[in-house]
Amino acid sequence: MRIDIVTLFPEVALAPLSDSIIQRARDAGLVEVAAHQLRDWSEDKHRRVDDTPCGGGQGMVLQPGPIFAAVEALRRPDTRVILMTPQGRPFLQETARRFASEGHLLILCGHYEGVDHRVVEALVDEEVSIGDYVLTNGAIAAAVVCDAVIRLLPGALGDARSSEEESFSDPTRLEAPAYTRPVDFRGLKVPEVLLSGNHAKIREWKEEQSIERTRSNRPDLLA
Ligand code: JEB
Repeated sequence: MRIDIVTLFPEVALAPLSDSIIQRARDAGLVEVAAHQLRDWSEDKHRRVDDTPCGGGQGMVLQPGPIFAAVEALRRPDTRVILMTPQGRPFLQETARRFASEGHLLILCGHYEGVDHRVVEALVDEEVSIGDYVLTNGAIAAAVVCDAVIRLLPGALGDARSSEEESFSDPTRLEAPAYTRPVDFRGLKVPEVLLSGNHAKIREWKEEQSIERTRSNRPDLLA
């Protein structure tokens, strides 16, 4: 697949995608990722891409011209245009799975207080948000989306690990806690059951812990 990111901060979008698993997926040719400077499509000699909101209000709004030009330059017949915005639909694991099956994602990041709504009406297929908190920079959200999508591409994690994850992980339950050696660390013990070798009991304990952790940390998943 191919991913193009259009942003005022291309280096911010790419930095988290340039290490470890994701860089390996890129090196293996599973995905081509490029980040583009929106100002390169500015019509203005000062490379401006924003202006004050029509009707008044806070901050600055990204103008339609540079974004239309960027999308027209980068789009292919199979492109899905995504806008990162706090007003978007929740980006979930199922969204990542859907995006991973696309041929080309074109991710627009916005900046300042927003993007001229004609962009949303005419160009954007999907507005997405990575969660209910406020970031300073949409490029960070774009990197999160790319990471979640790229790790799902066949071969990105090694096939054994990815298929294991697909078939055995329950999205409505948190994982049981994990421990490793030493079994006594400063008097803090690994639970006895995990050292018992009784795999039926271990499975039962993990199930119990999984439910308790979900109740405590993510009651919304049980509801
Ligand atoms: C996405 C963005 C900004 C008000 C204040 C600050 C472009 N979950 C999310 N939180 N914030 C964003 C997001 C997503 N996806 C996000 C794009 C932009 C924040 N800002 C800063 C926007 N509006 C600019």
